[in-house]
Parts: sequence; C-alpha cells; structure tokens
Amino acid sequence: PDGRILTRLDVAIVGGGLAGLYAIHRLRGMGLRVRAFEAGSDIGGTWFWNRYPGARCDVESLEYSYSFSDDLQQVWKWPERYGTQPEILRYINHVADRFDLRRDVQLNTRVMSALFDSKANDWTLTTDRGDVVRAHFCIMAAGNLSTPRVPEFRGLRDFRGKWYHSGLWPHEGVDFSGQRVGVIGTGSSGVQMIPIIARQASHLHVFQRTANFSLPARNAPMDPERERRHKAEYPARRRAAYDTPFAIAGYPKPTRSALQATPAERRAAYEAKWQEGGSISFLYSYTDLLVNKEANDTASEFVREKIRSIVKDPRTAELLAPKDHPIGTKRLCLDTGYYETYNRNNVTLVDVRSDPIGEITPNGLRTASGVAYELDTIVFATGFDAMTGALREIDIRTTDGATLADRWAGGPLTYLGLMVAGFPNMLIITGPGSPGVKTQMIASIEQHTDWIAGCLDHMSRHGLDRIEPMVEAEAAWVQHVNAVADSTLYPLANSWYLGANIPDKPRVFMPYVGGFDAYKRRCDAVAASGYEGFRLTRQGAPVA
Ligand code: NA7
Repeated sequence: PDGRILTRLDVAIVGGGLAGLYAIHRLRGMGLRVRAFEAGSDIGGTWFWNRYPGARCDVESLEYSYSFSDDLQQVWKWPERYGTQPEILRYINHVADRFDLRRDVQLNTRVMSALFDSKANDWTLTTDRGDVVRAHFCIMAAGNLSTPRVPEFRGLRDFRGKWYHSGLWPHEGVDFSGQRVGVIGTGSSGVQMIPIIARQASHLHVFQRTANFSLPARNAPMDPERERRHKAEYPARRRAAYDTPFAIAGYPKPTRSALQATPAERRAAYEAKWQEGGSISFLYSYTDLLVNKEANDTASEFVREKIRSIVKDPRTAELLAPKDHPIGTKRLCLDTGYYETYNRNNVTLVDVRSDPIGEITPNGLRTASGVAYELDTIVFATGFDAMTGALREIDIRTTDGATLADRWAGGPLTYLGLMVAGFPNMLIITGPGSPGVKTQMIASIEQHTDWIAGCLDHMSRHGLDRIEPMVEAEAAWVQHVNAVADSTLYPLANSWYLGANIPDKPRVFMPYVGGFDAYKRRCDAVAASGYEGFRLTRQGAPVA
C-alpha cells in the first residue's frame, strides 16, 4: 500500500531487549533474515526503561548474564555483587556491539498489529511508523514487565506537580532535592527507590497498600577472588544451572522440612541467610517454604520480627510487617536500607489499604476518608500489566478470524509458554505458562530461543513450513501449570503472577512454577519426540 515500506523476513522479532537481541544472534547464525522492532529509542528493554533511582537486578551479576559466549562472560567485569540498571544497560550495549546486532534492530518502532495469513502462511506486522513487514515466523520478545501501569486515579491530569512511573523514567534523571515527594507502591521498584529518594526529598510519604517482604541484598563491590573462581567454573556452572528450579547453580538444595528443625535451628538458619543476603538462598533454607503454610509461617515470622527490630516506631513497624501473604509468594524484594528508611524523620508511611487513595488533587492527593497530602512530585511504583500486557497491546489475529484477545479472554493459554493454538508460526519468549519470571531470566531466554532455533532447523530439514500447538496439548499444559501452582502457596498472594494488580484481568496463575529444570526436560523431550503436541505441516505457500 501507498508509500509503505514492505520488508520481507524469515523471522520478525518484537522487542529489542535481552530476548530480542539473543534471538537475532541465534537465528541470524542459522542464515535466517531477521529483524527486531523496538519501541524504545535504544535497545535494552526493561533495562532501557526502568531508570528509577536504585534500579538493580535482584539476581547476582555473575549469574544474570548471557552464557552463549564464553569469551563474553570471561571478558565482562561486573563491578558489584548485583548489577545496577546503568551497568546492565552498558553490558547489553556491549553485547550488541560485540556481536553486531544493532544492524538488525529497528528502533523507535512500535508493532501495532500482527496478522497471520493462513493462505500465504506468513505474518504481516504493521508498526506505528507505517511499516508493513511480512515474515514467515514471528517471535514475541516483548517482555513480561514492559507495560507500565498508572492506576486510573481521578484528578491526575490536573496535578500541578510532576509525576513519574518507575518503568518510564526520564533519561535525564530526577532531582528530588527539597521536594515533597509521594511514592505510591511498595513492590520491588518502590523498595529499591524509597531509601534513595528519602535522602534527597524534604519529605517523603510512602503510600502502601500491601506490605511486602524484603531481605537485605548485602550488595558489595565484587570480590576479585569470587569473580576469579566463578569465571574459572563458568561453563560447568551454567550447565549445572540447567538442573536447578531457578536456573541458578551454587545454592545447595535443601534436604529437610522447616518443621523438622527446632525453633533454635530454624532461627540460626534464617539468620545466616539474612546475613548472607539474597532471596533464593533464603527461600532455599528448607524444602517446603513455598508449599507448606506452617513451614512458611516460620520464615515469614522471622522476617516480621526483623522488621519490628529495625523500625523504631511500633505502629509503622506493624504496618510494614506483611501479614496477608506468605513470604516468597509475591516476588521477594531485596533492599539496601529499606526498613531503616522509616526511622528517618522526613519519611512517613501511609496505609492506603485501610484508607485508599481517593483522588489526585492539584496539590497532592486525598484519601477516600478525606485526608489530604501536599506533594510536589508523585512517583508511581505501581507495577505493570505483567506477562500478557505487551501482547494485549498488539492486535494479534489471523485471517481465519481468530484474535488473541478473544482466545485469552479468560486468561492466557499456551503450550509450553511458547505457542498458542490457532496462531501458527508465532513463538513467544518467556510467555505465560513458561517459568521465565521465576528463573534467572536470561537463562530462560537462551533456553527458549535455542529450543525455537532447533525447531526451525528441524522444520527446514524436513521441508515443513507451519507449526502450531494442538488444542489438547495446550489444554493439558495449561492444566499442568495450574495444578503445579495449586500445589504451592503462590495462589495465596494477590500478585502480578495472578494478574491481581490489574482491575478486570482474569485471575489465572501465569508462570510455570514447576521449576526450570523440569520445564527444560519437558521441552527437550518434546523436541526429541518430533515435537509431540505440535502439528507440523507443509503448506507449500510461497514465502518470498
Ligand atoms: P509490583 O511488584 O507490581 O508492585 C506494585 C506496587 O504498587 C504494589 O505495592 C501495589 O500494591 C501498588 N499499587 C498498585 N496499584 C495501587 C493503587 N491503586 N493504590 C495503591 N497502591 C497500588 O511492581 P514493581 O514495579 O515494584 O515490581 C515489578 C517486578 O519487577 C518485580 O516483581 C520484579 O520482578 C521486578 P498491591 O500489592 O497491588 O496491593
């Protein structure tokens, strides 16, 4: 159509973050014509957008990195135990330059629609710049926490101060000096930014709806000896990670129930983990912290006691001590001085569970009961339309009349988190039904992408050009994902894993929590069996 650029590709990739970039590298290496379309003005995805103060990965930097190139992992030096957002973005840019990935990324381009033409057997993507892209396969690498959500508060448009969302942070940064600041939200983003904003603001009000559990990160400069040892063992460690539930090696598997230990033993075990820092190791104290409420209570109570011992004002301490979900069933936060921040006299915690935010006013906000707060700046750390948000924003349909929005109206349906029945040749990286968000994400990204690469190679060797999951295989997988979740404590929390933070979103548990190891074995078995559960066919339609 008039003046539109028509690009023909083997594989169109939506997203230029860690997943999209690795997909370019991997598939280009197979001789495929690929291109990624990225809405941002530069690559990096999550690490491009989330520039709020204190943004940092909660997986250790030696783990949270690509494993596909040993040279890369040997050369790169992480300065701290946990990577900061700027450091991780620098790393991503280094990878893109090192492997010459940029030439296949089109920036400033948001994919608006994706239509599968079942006769032509290809996808047509349109973008907000008017591009029309035809591709035999489409890979959705659009992220799990990439659709920022500002709650629909009345009055926001008339607010006279400045406001920001953690996931849409201005590149020039924000100076909070002398400002009266309100932070809404106490998930990982709030917990990371609050201590830093508190040091700048004249006064900080934190509006908390749900108290979250947070453990000390114990961030520190990288220990050179630890780095040397880790690097010497890198290939073996990466292989070992494949046999762990979180895709991270080095945490010995627990062997006994919390209920088999005496109270004194438990206390000593939790205290050791608290001092060591890190969330996985803490949850790995015993076998059953995420499956047995009574066992979990012992760990939850340990952290509540820590909060009470740190926070001086007893009323604030009680508000901060989470009581409505078991520890670990919402993303467990890691912090640097979070609870201590509430001992500052320029910080006030406001409970917006008992008295919700009613409206934003020109000068601040007012709660439902009428209490007004004067604010110069409001920061929304209110999270994302997680896991399905990015795909919900793209109009995905087929010429047979199916739309993904309809198909997923009752919650996302996938086979292995990778594909959706009725949407051939569309592959999702770390989609709902995959363990992605419950793992070291980059390991999942590599595993999914490698599986897809293997699949495309299989198809090309066998003269096949269409793949889609069978409805029964998809239904069985969805049921398995649910059954596994139901055997744990996860469904007890109103978390973004369940879509609970988005009004009207169907309440369905989205990540696969059966472990990365079990998932990978299943994916490998499916491939080895000739792609059991998938229908692979030859349409013979011309692909130019
Ligand atoms: P999260 O974890 O979804 O946290 C969002 C926070 O915002 C959470 O405390 C919410 O309370 C709160 N929130 C959301 N809407 C409101 C309203 N209307 N009023 C008051 N408070 C509200 O997002 P993050 O960005 O912190 O972290 C996302 C993930 O990124 C994290 O898990 C890591 O994996 C990295 P709620 O709990 O819903 O009551």
